Amino acid sequence: MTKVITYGTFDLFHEGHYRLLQRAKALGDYLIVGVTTEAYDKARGKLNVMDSLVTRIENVKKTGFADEIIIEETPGQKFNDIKRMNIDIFTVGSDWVGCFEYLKDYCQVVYLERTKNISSTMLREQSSHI
Ligand code: C2G
Repeated sequence: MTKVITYGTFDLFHEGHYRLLQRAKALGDYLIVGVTTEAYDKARGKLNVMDSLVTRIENVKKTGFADEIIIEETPGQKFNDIKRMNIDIFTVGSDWVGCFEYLKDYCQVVYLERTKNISSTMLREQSSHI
């Protein structure tokens, strides 16, 4: 069984997130999705997340692609999760190319093409103009 893991904030859930999860699931048999906490996002400079953790988890769950959802709350967690859960493939969007090379000693790292013309930042900006 090929185990795949991906992580994200998934704020204002949109088509780019959906397509990322769909392709992540297709890479293997079992998909684990890590959803970030507000505290972790603040610590990494994402200050304006709008949806609560519960809402963001619900939206990931609704896609039906995640076999398991975990919470990401610390910077070193990816590495530990991958070892602990015997992950075969770590995947993330192409906006992160080069950032996760350190995981290659433990699993395959796949960067999926980011969906163009849609982002949480864009949606947050639009909602602030209504
Ligand atoms: N994504 C995408 N296309 C978009 C927007 C996002 O493919 N138009 C992907 C991102 O590349 C990421 C996932 O959707 O793989 C979730 O995106 P975000 O919610 O913005 O999360 P991010 O900050 O990229 O967190 O520890 C967190 C992870 O490292 C990634």
